[in-house]
Amino acid sequence: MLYPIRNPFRQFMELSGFWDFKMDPHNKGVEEGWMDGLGHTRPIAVPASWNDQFEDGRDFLGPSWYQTNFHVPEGWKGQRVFLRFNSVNYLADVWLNGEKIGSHEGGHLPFLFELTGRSIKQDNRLVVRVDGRLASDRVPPGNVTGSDLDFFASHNENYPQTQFDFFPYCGIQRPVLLYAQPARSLEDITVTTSLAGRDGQISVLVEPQGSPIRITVRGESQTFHASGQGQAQVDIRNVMKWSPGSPYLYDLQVALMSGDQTVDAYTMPIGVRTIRVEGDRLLLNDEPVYLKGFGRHEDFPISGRGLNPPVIIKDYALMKWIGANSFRTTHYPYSEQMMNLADRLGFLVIDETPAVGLFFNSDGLERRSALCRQFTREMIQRDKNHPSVIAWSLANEPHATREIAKPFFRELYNLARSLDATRPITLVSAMGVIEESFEFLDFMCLNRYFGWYQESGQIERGAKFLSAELDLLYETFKKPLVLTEFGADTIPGQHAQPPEMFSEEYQAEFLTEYIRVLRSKPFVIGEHVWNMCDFKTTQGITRMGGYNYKGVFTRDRRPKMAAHRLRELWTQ
Ligand code: GCB
Repeated sequence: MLYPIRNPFRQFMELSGFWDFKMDPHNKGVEEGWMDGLGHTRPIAVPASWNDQFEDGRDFLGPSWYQTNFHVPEGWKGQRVFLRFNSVNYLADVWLNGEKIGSHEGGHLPFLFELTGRSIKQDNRLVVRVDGRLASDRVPPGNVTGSDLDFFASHNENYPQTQFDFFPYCGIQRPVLLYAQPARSLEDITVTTSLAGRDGQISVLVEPQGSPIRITVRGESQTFHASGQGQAQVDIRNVMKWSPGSPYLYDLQVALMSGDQTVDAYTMPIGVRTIRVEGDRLLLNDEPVYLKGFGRHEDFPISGRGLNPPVIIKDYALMKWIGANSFRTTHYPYSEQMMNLADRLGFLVIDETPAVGLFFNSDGLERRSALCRQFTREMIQRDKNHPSVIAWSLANEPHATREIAKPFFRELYNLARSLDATRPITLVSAMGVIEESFEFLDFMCLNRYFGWYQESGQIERGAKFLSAELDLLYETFKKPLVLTEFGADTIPGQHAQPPEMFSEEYQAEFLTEYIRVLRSKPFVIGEHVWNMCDFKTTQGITRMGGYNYKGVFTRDRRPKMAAHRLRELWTQ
């Protein structure tokens, strides 16, 4: 799915701004025909989560209705016209001029509808119903009751009742785009790159398959051309490799041809790099790389999980400042804007699906499984051309204690592998679970909190447990490992000497001790601190004020003591 661009063949407009909004607490909208026009609305900002925009919106998860109007420019006549939603959480039903044009399930991944051939008028009314309610057969799941409840004994006291630890923000959270492309056009492009010594190769595959194409690759001082039927390659001598230290991007243009005429063209920046696991190492461009960075959230006051470009820029600036080279898209794919900047600024990304809090018993299992397959497909389809993406994560902390979990992840692994043969695939295991899927995954990821949730208040003892478990896992699976989460809640301004839980000193010492252990194990290939910033979560007795305070920066991006400590450790 190509992101809309503007060039002589393609156009788009973004429908961001203030839309009309109406909550539907009694779920009467469909019956009462709200798709034909919403009455008694209030204004809402799009994109953004609705929860923090209104006094009565915070814990209301839907359904809610959105409405806006748009004109299709005259100049778009004869072109194919699409409507693209970059992310709606969770369920979207869409009507155009009263006609249902489709639905999509799942937040954080884009979907589109072709409008060509539909009754598009001068002035078009777009109505979207958004349902963000939590259910055990959704991914991620929530409101788990009945036979499944015992499974989550420690988790079911939070409100709203998620099976995951972040606020279930809902709404139209990323831009909605109206766009046009030629009647005969490029529908998809897949770029793969390889290296042979100092030289590189860029291969391009397009859809529709077999279409005649010409490709042009522009670097700073050289331009390369090639053509073919549905695919083409260029070889580059002395290639500029993409890496965090030098995130060099070539400019790729793909032209769709009809005889000598170009009938469509698409341009994208591409990085030439390879990534693979070999023995105990992660190799970027055939050289070992060590991941330093964070788990993070798309989270900010008022805009909630909505696209917030200044926060993206700020977060990258802070990650550079602190010496990070990497992050994981915890616990859902991030915005396309975030991913584009990872390419440009040189960050290594473990790209994760929204499969967090998965469980394998009882009701809804089939639906959850189908959704995991859908999200894996959609994520790889969306992000496959980013040099920054170095691995796919199939899930975070599945409760994988049941026998069916392993074959389930095997199938998901095979699916991901069939969609992308070039990147390692992993999943992130929870504390207390022996993740049997590590047997076939390319490297291991785990989240550990010894010295926090267990061995509370005892950093050294926690570090010993960590060390022993890392050794055991390595002995068992003989694969390299990233510690994808470790951290301690920390109230900014709270101090204690000797360090005590919740103090800035405790967090700084905790992270330092963990990093010491990690650096002593040759099979550890990365350390991701939980979390980059404090973030909003649900209410419950372990989450003061509805926040997770494990950030090394506050929610408004001010450093705690640990941020300075990490900077020392990561920039040495
Ligand atoms: C975890 C989860 C993460 C939580 C974190 C915590 O293991 O993956 O979503 O926020 O622990 O702080 O408890």
